[in-house]
Amino acid sequence: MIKKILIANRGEIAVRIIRACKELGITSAAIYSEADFGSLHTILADESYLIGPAQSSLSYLNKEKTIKLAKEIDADAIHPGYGFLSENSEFIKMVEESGITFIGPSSKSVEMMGSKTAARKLMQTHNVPIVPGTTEPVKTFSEGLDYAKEIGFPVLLKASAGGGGKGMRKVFSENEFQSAFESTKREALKAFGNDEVYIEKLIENPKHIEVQVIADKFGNYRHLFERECSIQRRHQKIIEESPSIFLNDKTRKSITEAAINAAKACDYFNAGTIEFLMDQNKKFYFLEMNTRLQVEHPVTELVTGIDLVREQIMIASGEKISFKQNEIKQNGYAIECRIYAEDSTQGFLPSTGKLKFYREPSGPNVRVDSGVMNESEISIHYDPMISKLICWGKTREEAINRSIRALDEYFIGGVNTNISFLNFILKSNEFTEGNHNINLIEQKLLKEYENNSDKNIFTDDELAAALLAAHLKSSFKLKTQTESYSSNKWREQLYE
Ligand code: MV4
Repeated sequence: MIKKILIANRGEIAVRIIRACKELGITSAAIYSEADFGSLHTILADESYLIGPAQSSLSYLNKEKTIKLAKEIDADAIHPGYGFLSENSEFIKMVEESGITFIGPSSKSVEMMGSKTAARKLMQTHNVPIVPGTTEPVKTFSEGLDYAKEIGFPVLLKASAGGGGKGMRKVFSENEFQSAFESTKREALKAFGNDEVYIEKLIENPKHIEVQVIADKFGNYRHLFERECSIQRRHQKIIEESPSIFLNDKTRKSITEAAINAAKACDYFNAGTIEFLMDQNKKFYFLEMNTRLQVEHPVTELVTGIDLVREQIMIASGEKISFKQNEIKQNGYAIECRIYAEDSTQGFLPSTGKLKFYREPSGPNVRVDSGVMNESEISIHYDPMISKLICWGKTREEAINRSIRALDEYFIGGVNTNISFLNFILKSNEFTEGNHNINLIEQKLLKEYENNSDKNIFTDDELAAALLAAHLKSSFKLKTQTESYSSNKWREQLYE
């Protein structure tokens, strides 16, 4: 059994992993950069070690230092969280060779899914539907053009080494093809050091649906159903939920079967996610596999009752999965809102600073996963995500209303946040009806939000924080001390 885990990450996911360690009686060892001295994950962990300067490349991305530290402190496993080194097959190989247990898949599985063309080829031979297109990189533009004409425009050019939206270009007609092909190649070379490009048919206005899988080291595979992740902007997910109300029993059965096939195809073990696009006719296509724990894993946890991080640790320790597929049911609905430090009224510019009057929402069926506390610094060095608010409800409507309630309770001062934008999305007809696709924000809601002049009155976080401060410190006088008041009255008086 694993006795000590080095957590090669920071922020909310480091805190999440520390919690799982504590509940399993495992010693947790955090690492921190100079910028993260005193941060929440270093306080909650049993042990904390300085790994390097603020810059990620010198701290949380330093493979050698991370492994050296793990050996020095006698950690028997490393949990990489998400981002940073989590999908770096070279790092995973180094961990494997060091004799330390990697809490995640093998370096081989990660490598197999790293090349998008190789992954497509593998899926094709393992009963996983892929988007029509090439399974080999396209060598010349004329070869590509012939192929594009064959499958029909519009097509999407994608970098073989890409993923997560980087290195893609839409092509709508024959005459744009050559220049699009050449610039995609150039960009791919610059971004990934590899200029291989392939072609797919462009799926227009699809939904983004992914399936959570787990597998142990004995060839047992389970799926934990789907997550609907179509609410996104510039490849940054904003709201995720489970179940997807777009799926019926038949589609759910076939998409989860496809996901298990995908995991089997690369001899996967530990937790992983298979991403699909789904068109309006409920036809689905494999996009890519995320060979790590994902940001949005809590929605699956709330719906299935399974602790994914705990399962990851048990599987890495060499345990068999303890439940059968038919013992896992989807119970109710869960919605995750990602709280970002950004100014949604100023083109979503990142917002940095010290958190003031910070207070997280709570109450029945509300979960907040965060790595911050009051006075925490939101810096330019790392991801601007402050926290994740995950709400559960018996019905989808209940989960939505609870999310809105909890967002209203969230007090964040010191930085701008996207809380009012999240509220706006949750209240939109499109989201409520649930038939939205990946283009909803950019094609419709952003404009509506910008034209909505009321947006600052009730949701300005600075104001909310000032209200809380006033309330707490009683430094804010009501006109008459005996007057009963509503929260609106607080706001009105603050404006005077
Ligand atoms: C696509 C697509 C439409 N057609 N492929 C974006 C990230 C990468 N994982 C693949 N992506 C897409 N691939 C075809 N053939 C549309 C997207 C896409 C997208 C996919 C999932 C979630 C959000 C997205 C936002 C823009 C584009």
